[in-house]
Order: sequence, then C-alpha cells, then structure tokens
Amino acid sequence: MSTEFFKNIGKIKYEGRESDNPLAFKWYDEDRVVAGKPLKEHMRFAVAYWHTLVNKGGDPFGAPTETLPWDKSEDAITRAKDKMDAAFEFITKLGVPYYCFHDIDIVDEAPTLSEFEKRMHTMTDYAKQKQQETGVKLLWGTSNLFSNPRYMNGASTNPNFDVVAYASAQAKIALDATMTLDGENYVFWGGREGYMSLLNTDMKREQDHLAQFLTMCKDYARKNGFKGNFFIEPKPMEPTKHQYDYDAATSIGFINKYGLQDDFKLNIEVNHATLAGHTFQHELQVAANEGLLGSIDANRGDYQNGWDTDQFPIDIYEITESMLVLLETGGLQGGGINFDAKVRRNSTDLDDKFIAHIAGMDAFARGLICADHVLKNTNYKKLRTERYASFDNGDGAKFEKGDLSLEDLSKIANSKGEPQQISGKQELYEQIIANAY
Ligand code: XLS
Ligand code: NI
Ligand code: NI
Repeated sequence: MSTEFFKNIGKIKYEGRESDNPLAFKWYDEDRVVAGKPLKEHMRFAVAYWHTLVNKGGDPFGAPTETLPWDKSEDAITRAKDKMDAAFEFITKLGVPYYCFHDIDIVDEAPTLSEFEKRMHTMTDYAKQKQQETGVKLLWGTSNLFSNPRYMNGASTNPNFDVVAYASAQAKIALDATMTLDGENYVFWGGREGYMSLLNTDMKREQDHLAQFLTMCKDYARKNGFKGNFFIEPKPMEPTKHQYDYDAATSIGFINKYGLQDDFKLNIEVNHATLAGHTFQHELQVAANEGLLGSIDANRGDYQNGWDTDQFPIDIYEITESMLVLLETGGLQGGGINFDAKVRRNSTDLDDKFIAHIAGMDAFARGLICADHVLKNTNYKKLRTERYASFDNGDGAKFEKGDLSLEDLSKIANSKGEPQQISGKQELYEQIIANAY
C-alpha cells in the first residue's frame, strides 16, 4: 500500500448547484447526458503531470513556494515512484479519466541517454501497473525538448546536427513510453522551434528540419503499431521570440505543405490563442474548418499580461462560445481536455490543486450545457442560417457552385443596383449567450 498524500480529501462527488462545498462538483455530473452523450465523453478531462505534480511555484523572480510531499527522496526512481503514486491518487480522487506527461515529468534526466532510457522503462512499467489498477488512461505523451540547456538553440531546428540527433533520440524514448502505455495521442509542442533573432537564422532550412523530424517520428510510431493521432500544439512565442507553429492557421499551412495531413491534427491551447492575438474560439474554428480539431489544452491567460500565465479556466462566457464551436463541429478528434494550468505560486495548500481542477471542470461542463441550450432552445442557429439565406437558391446558389462568371456577377449587380443594408445583429447574439445561464 503506497503512502496517501492527499490525506483529508476523499473521492470528489457531484453535489449540484446548491452545494457550497469547494471540494464538490456543481456542474460536472459526469453521467449527465448533454447533446446525445454523457459529459465525461464530451470532455475526456486530463490532468497535466508537469503543472500538478512537478511545478513548485518558482518564477524568474523567486524560489519555489510549494513543498511537495512526494518530492523528498534522494533517489531518482524512488522519487519518481512517489510522484506517480501521488499522481494516480490525485487523478482517481478527482475522477478524471486521463493524464498527460512529458518524459522528464515522469523521471529526471540521467547523465547518459541510455541511463535515461532505463529509468523511463522502469517508470513506464510502474505506470502500466497503475493504469491497470485504476483504469486511468494516457491521453497523450510528449517529450520535453525545451528545458535542457542543450536545446537553447532549438531541438529539431537546432543549427547543430548533433542536437537534432539527440532530440530525435529523446523523442524516440517518449514515443516508446507512450506506445507502451497505450497512449491515445502524441503531442509536439515546439517550445524552442523558432528563433530569437532572424539575423542568425536560416528559417527555411530550420522549418524543413522540423518537418523532417515530425515525419521520422510519425513513421517510426506507425511502423511500431501506433494508431493514435499526432498533435501539433501551436504557440506564437515564449520561450522563443517567434515560434514556427505560430497559430492554427500557420500550423495548418505547415501540415499541408509537408504532407502531414493524414496523421497530424491540432492541440489548441486557450492561452496560446490569446498570445497569438486570437480568441480561443477562433483557433478552435480554424482547426475545425480543416477537420483538424484534435484536442484542447485548457487554461486561461490574463488580459493585462502578455505571457502564458496558464491559469485555470473559469471564464464561462469564453468557454460557452468555445463549446458552441465544439458542438457544431461534432467534438474533438481523438483528444480531450487537458488542464495545462497551474495554481498561482501563492496558492500553496495541497487542496488548492483540487479546487482549481474542480472549478475548471465545472466551468467546462457549465459552458457545454449552456452551449447545448443555445443551440437547442434559442434562435441562434436559425439567425445564423438565415444570414446566409441569399446563397440557398437562385444566383447565390449558382455562385457557390461556381456556375457564374465575373461578367455574370457584373450583370446581376447592374440590374439590382445598391444592395439593401442588413444588420449584423451582434448584440442580439450576445444577448442570447448572456441569457443562457
Ligand atoms: C507550453 C505548452 C506545453 C505543452 C506540452 O506553453 O503549453 O505545456 O502543452 O509541451
Ligand atoms: Ni500546452
Ligand atoms: Ni502553454
């Protein structure tokens, strides 16, 4: 029997809207059927290992503020196992079906690659056993190719081939671990795949290398039986000045240019969208339009700060609009909703981690319920459909089919004269969303 780390906390229950218990769900009733399926199937929530089990609240101005009771042993493997015990205790008490990790969240790097690989084998065996005992599954794995100083000039886009080889070897270990653990997806977030100065950068060559690396990883995993999705996670900047996977549209262009569209989809993160100058819902819609909406990294930014604050999501208005996109597009392709979010560094109690996740899960559940209400019980869909009604028949329909030439349009415009002014009715749509609660 392993140590219990979250001693005063039991299994989190759904208690409904009237409850004032911070350690209970108010909206996330996992079996409640909304839009044809239970909430838990829409959401497929995941806990992010790095924020919840690893991060200790250090920032560029100050030392870590949190003491993690599983982070005590001097021995790397014992410490990794304690951390994993804590992870599975947290995840099962919270009642979340999935988790996500970077390789080095699971166990510390070692002096050599082969020693690191051995450590990863020990820990994937341990994780496999934990997954079997609890039924918790791996939503996605990834490799951290950005923290170690060796990656300061990039990983797969490093101008030094030796670093590219090293990064590839590390990715192979993480792919193996993901496959051993029946991970459903694999993520690539290119934290250092970009540049700090264009002056010293051959951008085209670096992007070709990134594509080469992704292709190799995909080929290797497919050859070894991996059936899941590969996700690219766009982010415009931080830590680099300019990241190559800038936003959804840029990443889609990249995926198509390099012929990766059959295997790669997108993992959209809220705070990355806002850093790129977009809304979360915009990024979801761009991915959905291309059939590439794979997964979500849930968090929120701070609208006064220009960095990835990774706060827990509680903005119900933003989430409702996003869930409208999700419901209308038919859901996520293979992914889930991963809380890529951390408690603030002055939130130092262990139960703060539970409260943060519960609030985030409730916010998403509530947003989905509201979005479903908007789609079913209001004029929202009808209004939008009617807005485009002029293309449903007549010349509009011919135009959509490509049956009209520019000369035809010129004739039509000349015979009809100045078009009628039609209101966009933005406030009416906003009123519908605001009244959905
Ligand atoms: C950082 C990213 C990272 C990825 C996984 O901003 O969000 O956490 O999700 O490497
Ligand atoms: Ni992320
Ligand atoms: Ni992020």
